[in-house]
Amino acid sequence: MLRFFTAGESHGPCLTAIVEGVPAGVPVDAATINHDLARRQQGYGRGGRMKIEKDEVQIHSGVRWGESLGSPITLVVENKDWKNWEKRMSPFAEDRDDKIAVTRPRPGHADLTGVLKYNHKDVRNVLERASARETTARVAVGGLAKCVLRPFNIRVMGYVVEIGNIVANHSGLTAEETFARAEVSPVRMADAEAEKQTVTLIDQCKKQGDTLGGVVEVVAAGLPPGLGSFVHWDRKLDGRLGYALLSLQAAKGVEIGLGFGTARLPGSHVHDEISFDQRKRFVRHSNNSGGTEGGMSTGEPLRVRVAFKPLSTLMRPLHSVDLVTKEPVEATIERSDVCAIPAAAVIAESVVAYVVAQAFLEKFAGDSLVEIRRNYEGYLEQVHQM
Ligand code: EPS
Repeated sequence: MLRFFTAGESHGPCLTAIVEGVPAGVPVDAATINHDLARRQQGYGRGGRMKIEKDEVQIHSGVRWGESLGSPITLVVENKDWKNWEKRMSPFAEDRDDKIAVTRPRPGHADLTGVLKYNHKDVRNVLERASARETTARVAVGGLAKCVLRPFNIRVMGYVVEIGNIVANHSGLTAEETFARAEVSPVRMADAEAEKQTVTLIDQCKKQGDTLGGVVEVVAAGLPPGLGSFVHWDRKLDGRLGYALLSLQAAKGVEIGLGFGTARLPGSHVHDEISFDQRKRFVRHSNNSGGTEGGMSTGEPLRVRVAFKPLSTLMRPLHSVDLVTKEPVEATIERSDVCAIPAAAVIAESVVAYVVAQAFLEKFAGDSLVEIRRNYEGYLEQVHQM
């Protein structure tokens, strides 16, 4: 079973992930992980922090000479900003300074409920871990998941489909084309007109001290049919994607394929009809299901969308209450981004890569890549002979 933990505060020394269940013999290179870490840092609308950080992974265990050993893999990404926070985020009691406590919770962040739940007097004790900085660790894990999927030619591609009220028109483009164009767009969209409008909208929003949310799409191509299972609720691939993606900071909705749209159409316009082609394969006339039926991959591209709310740190702050005086105040202003949706596309992509890799390793279980490949090829043959 592929699983992982992450640890680390936004302004602590580093973010750490321990990944368990990567089989032996998988080619692992830091460059693949670093590429995604760099992509996560980009995007129009990011704030000052990204000028400080240059996220790079250190592999502290589980990999030798470019190949996984089968033992837990430890990934570490240093926070360069830590040197500015050593006292404020110090683990030592003698560095305590209650005067710097954050006491004006931001609506929309974990601030208020976090202090109530954990009995903290300082919102910083909550916001440091609730911060989306944690997604750095999840992107590093996603990079590792991609190393697992690469030998089987499974590609996972994330891009932005909507920011604020601007919707990118990606019709007529394949997922590969959309992805390739979005990769060179500052807002990760493959529509030049929408990109231009979005950049203007982000500028306006910044001037007004406001923030923007959006929708990202992730497509995973090259999946065999049968990842996940219909037999039990917690084995369903779509359910697992929903769980993992909704656990992302600021995520408010997930849809697969036509998603909410399926509820508004008759069945004859929703379900993907089946035929058997010249190459003796089952094929679908459409992919409204987004590549899952009955909690299993169908073999068609997996297509998932995630909606993210606007960031909750506003430079023109919302009404709040001071935790000490109980007086009405404006919420705390922490340095933040205006819009992080281009980064969210990379993060969602990483999460999908992880969930798919987990389901893949479950289906073709083995201790080494060689064993997994044997299981995978045997299964494909069995499907072909059906
Ligand atoms: C975040 C606040 C900002 C963002 C941060 C998420 O951090 P800081 O307070 O240091 O400026 O930049 O995102 C990242 C650091 C990141 O790597 O994505 C928050 O409060 O969630």
